[in-house]
Amino acid sequence: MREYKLVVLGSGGVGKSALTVQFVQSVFVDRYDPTIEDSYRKQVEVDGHQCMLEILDTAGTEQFTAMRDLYMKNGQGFILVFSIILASTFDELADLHRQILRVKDVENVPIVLVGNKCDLEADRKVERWRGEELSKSWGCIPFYETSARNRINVDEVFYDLVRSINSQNPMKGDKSKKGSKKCKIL
Ligand SMILES: Nc1nc2c(ncn2[C@@H]2O[C@H](COP(=O)(O)OP(=O)(O)OP(=O)(O)O)[C@@H](O)[C@H]2O)c(=O)[nH]1
Ligand SMILES: [Mg+2]
Repeated sequence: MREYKLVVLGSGGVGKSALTVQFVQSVFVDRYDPTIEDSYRKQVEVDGHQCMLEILDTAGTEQFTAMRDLYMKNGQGFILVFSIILASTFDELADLHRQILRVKDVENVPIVLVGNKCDLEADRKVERWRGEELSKSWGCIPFYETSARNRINVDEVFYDLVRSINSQNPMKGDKSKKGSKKCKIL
């Protein structure tokens, strides 16, 4: 079975752990317990193929970020998460994106952009079009607004990242073209 090393990145408190735990265990973690580093394994079927996902849930808070270069080197796909209710978390993703490209040193890295906490529409500070623009400026990578609380678009984020990894490194007998990329608005 093919293995996929996925890394979840973004500022502290945006919901990286809540999204990961919702995906892996189908529960919503309400309390805020800052992560140092956690990893999860989950077997899923994506487009008819069994996949073993190894998901690294990282620390958003500054004091734990020394490990970043290492897990960026090892990661095959990245989920970049901001919170739609806190604009600074959106602005902070540009640096992370630059760092990923620098560490991986390749043109195309599988990345999915995520605006989490979309259930808190009344507190929204980042308009949807800003996420769409950013995903376009990063080469039309997938962009989703999610809610870990209400389980909105949670599976889609992880499945789309697997698809992006597959399209850059096709499996034998897979007809999908390497590197083909469409701009799709989700
Ligand atoms: N309303 C709402 N709250 C959320 C959502 N996702 C996460 N939260 C809450 O936001 C807080 C922070 O969530 P975490 O998942 O711990 O955030 P994190 O990004 O892992 O934070 P660090 O581990 O410090 O980097 C918690 O209280 C969560 O319950 C969501 O989609 N909607
Ligand atoms: Mg966390």
